[in-house]
Order: sequence, then C-alpha cells, then structure tokens
Amino acid sequence: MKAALIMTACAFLLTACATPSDLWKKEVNTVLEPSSGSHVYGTVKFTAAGSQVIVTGEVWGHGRGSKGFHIHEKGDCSDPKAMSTGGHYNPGTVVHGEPGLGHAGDLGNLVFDDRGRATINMKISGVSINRYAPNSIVGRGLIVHADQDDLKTDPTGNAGGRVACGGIGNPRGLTY
Ligand SMILES: [Cu+2]
Repeated sequence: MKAALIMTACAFLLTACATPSDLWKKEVNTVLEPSSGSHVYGTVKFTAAGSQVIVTGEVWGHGRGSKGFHIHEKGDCSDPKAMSTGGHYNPGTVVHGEPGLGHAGDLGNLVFDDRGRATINMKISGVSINRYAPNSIVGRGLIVHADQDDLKTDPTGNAGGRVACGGIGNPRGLTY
C-alpha cells in the first residue's frame, strides 16, 4: 500500500515537473500532396540533430531537373494552388538565397531524375521541430515548385507554381 502511494506520487511529480520542452517529438513527418493540377507527391521526415534538423524523404512525379523546395509560413494546403501557405518561412527577415544564407525556409532545389524521382537527404539550420521553439517549423508548409529556384531572386527564387504541398508534422495540411 505504501509502495503504491509512493508510485502514484512519483507519477504525479513526473507529470508536474515535465516542461513543454521535454514533451516535443524528435521526429515529424510530412505528406506532400499534388497541387496546381500536378502529379507530384512524396513523404518527408524531419529529425532533430542537436541544433540542426535532418531532412530525408522521397518525392515522385515531377519532370527531370532541379525544382525549388521551401518551407512556407503556413501549413494550410487548402488552396488548389497552395497559395494559402503564404511566403517562404523567414523569421530572420532576410532576403531569399541559398540554404543557410537566405530565408530559414530556403531549402534550395530537389534534383529529379529521368523517372521523376528525387531523394532528399539534407541537414538544415536555423529552424527547430520543437513546436514550442520560436523558430519552429511544426505546422508550417512544405512546398515543391514547378521550376528551379535560382537562389537569388527575392523573395521567391523565381521557382514558379506550387506543385506539391504538405503541412509539416501534420499530414492533413492544417495549421496548428
Ligand atoms: Cu516556395
């Protein structure tokens, strides 16, 4: 009986003492679904790695070549052309550019092969998958574009339409 009481007290204390920073998931997933009438789809995983985030996954159904890949402000994919995701995620209020130099959401380009497939394996900085962090990307939008990001035209990279959209950490594409 005494042991049971102590166990209960410990369980209560553990819950009470856990801070929000202890409760976030160290891995979040995104399902990319076609937009703008495309057939581009994919799955992407974000994994915490110290102060950085590892991005892995695969995207299918695009034309061969380099295509812009960004984190946008909102994870709302309800618009048929994914315009509801807003602009690039840019907490530092800087100009568009290469990954690590431009917006926090500037992930550069994905490279699609002859079969329309791109494999993602990158490490990014300046963002967090802790939903309580000020630079959290949970609930934001992940976008694949129709064209190549030139890594310099501000603010879009001149990457064309939005052909696949997903809500980060939320496969239904809704904002938290
Ligand atoms: Cu974009």
